[in-house]
Amino acid sequence: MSLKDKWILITGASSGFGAAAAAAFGAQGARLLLGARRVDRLKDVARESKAAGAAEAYAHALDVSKTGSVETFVQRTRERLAGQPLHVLINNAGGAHGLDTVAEGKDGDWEAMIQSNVLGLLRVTRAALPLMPHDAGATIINIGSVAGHTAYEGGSVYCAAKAAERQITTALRLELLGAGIRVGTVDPGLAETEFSIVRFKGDVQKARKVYEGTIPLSARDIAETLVWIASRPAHVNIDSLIIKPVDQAAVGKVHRRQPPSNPGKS
Ligand code: NDP
Ligand code: 8X3
Repeated sequence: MSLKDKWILITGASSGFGAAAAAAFGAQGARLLLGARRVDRLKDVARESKAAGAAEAYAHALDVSKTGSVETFVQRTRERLAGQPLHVLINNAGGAHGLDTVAEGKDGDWEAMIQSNVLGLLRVTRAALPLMPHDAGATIINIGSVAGHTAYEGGSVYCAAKAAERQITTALRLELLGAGIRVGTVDPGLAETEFSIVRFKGDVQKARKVYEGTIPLSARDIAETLVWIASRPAHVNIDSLIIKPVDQAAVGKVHRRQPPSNPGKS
């Protein structure tokens, strides 16, 4: 189904999957409501999305870890919609903070991960649902992770948060049965965005090592998938999708190419 002129709300649209999704939905001629904390970045994304073809693109500050911020953002959204339905909600805001074992874990990291990936998704969904009256093809897509399927050392709370995202998605799918709103989760594996830079608190070298020697997913790969899901015929619900790079057979099972042994020699 066509997404032209449909209203799409994307959380965490200032970088990575969210920014790429704004461009991809924009290219379909959709109208965009973009939220994140870094408003300058968000405004650039809105501008670029319009250049890509978005009918409209609005950037508003959003911190999903704060109920007040979510409510203000959704009130602005309501004003922009002016009675038209919100067609697609993409709960993307989130990420990992730290890679510490439980024994070394920091309260601040744990709280940030639960706040954004779990409570933030709940807050935004609760606030946005009244904006999604019966509208053929209306869709909620939550961004999970392979981490929600398989735990790894240092990932306890992030993995738990994404496992919670899966269960919330399933519960929501059941709760909305008959409401005409599609619900699903997209669960990517290794994708090179700002994810690891955030996880390692700005250590770019350490972040690069995560993807070294592999061809990871790109933000665009995920954005194209989100557009594909939202544009299926209205009776089709994509419940769950796991997307990994070919180089990642499982969490922690990654094929890495060796760098050439004599890089200077032809
Ligand atoms: P990025 O770090 O590039 O993007 C994360 C986005 O989330 C940013 O726009 C950031 O905006 C936003 N965000 C984070 N916390 C908040 C908050 N409290 N309130 C509002 N916005 C917030 O990483 P990705 O694009 O990779 O991550 C997007 C989603 O995909 C996350 O949920 C992540 O867990 C998930 N994911 C990522 C994978 C990967 O390998 N990259 C794989 C599987 C899932 P700002 O800082 O401006 O608020
Ligand atoms: C991000 C993928 O495997 O780094 O969700 O946790 S992973």
